[in-house]
Amino acid sequence: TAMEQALHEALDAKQFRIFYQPQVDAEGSIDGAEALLRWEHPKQGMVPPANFIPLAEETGLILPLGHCVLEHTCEQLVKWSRQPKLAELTVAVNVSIRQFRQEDFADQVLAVLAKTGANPARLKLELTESILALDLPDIKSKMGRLKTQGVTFSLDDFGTGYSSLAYLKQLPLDQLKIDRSFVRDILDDANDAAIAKMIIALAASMGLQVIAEGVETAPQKDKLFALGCFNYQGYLFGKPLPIEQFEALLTGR
Ligand code: G
Ligand code: G
Ligand code: MN
Ligand code: NA
Repeated sequence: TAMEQALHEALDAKQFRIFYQPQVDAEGSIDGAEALLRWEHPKQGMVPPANFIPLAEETGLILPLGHCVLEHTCEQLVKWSRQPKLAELTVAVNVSIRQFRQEDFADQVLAVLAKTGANPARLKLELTESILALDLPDIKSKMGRLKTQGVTFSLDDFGTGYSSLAYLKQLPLDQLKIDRSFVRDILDDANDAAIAKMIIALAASMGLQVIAEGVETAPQKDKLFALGCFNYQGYLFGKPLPIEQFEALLTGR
């Protein structure tokens, strides 16, 4: 299709950009960022991922694209490691199920880490519950290989999929990410508040960190804090930013 062709050309023409959205701790200090793809279309301007990631997944273009994101973010980690105010940052990278399903996924990630010299402990991979459809021993072996090198894992959009808790507890995760659909109305909708509370309790009982996404207001943050969630991402703390602007937030320049 035309759109498919355009995506291929975009990759060749290096029209994809990585934006960085701050992740903050309970004090509001930025301790990391989520890397988010943007397509800088010559005519249409910034195209959001919702408009091209699904097709990239369907066509397999997500494989070279995802590899590119991994390389860029690891190179970024190395640059940050040399700067006092940036050296401790982690970067969270979204991994689609199609990427993760590749036989050599763990080797690819390890190769990028080795090639760039990035500290694996600064790399967090965001998986979605859809990976639970894969063979459990295979998931565990891929995650396990990366974990022994220090890579960490977050489960994105948590609560929107069909996680079996029996499966979940077998995965070597580090973090659950509360989906923004539960954060949006957390102050007014008792069901959403109950779900957030349940996810936070679940994370605590499994020894996992929990981060809330889509935090837009201080009262939402305060509510999450009261429920025991101490890590946040959302417009209240910062939008996804071009690299220069993200770094300026931290260096004060
Ligand atoms: O930036 P925005 O919130 O519009 O992103 C929408 C979705 O696109 C995110 O939830 C994320 O899952 C997906 N996305 C963004 N960047 C990447 C990426 O580099 N790889 C994959 N697989 N998905 C991404
Ligand atoms: O991986 P995921 O699809 O969850 O990526 C996060 C998405 O959420 C990105 O597309 C980002 O632009 C969006 N986002 C980040 N913070 C906020 C927020 O505070 N409010 C809303 N509505 N969307 C957000
Ligand atoms: Mn994500
Ligand atoms: Na998400």
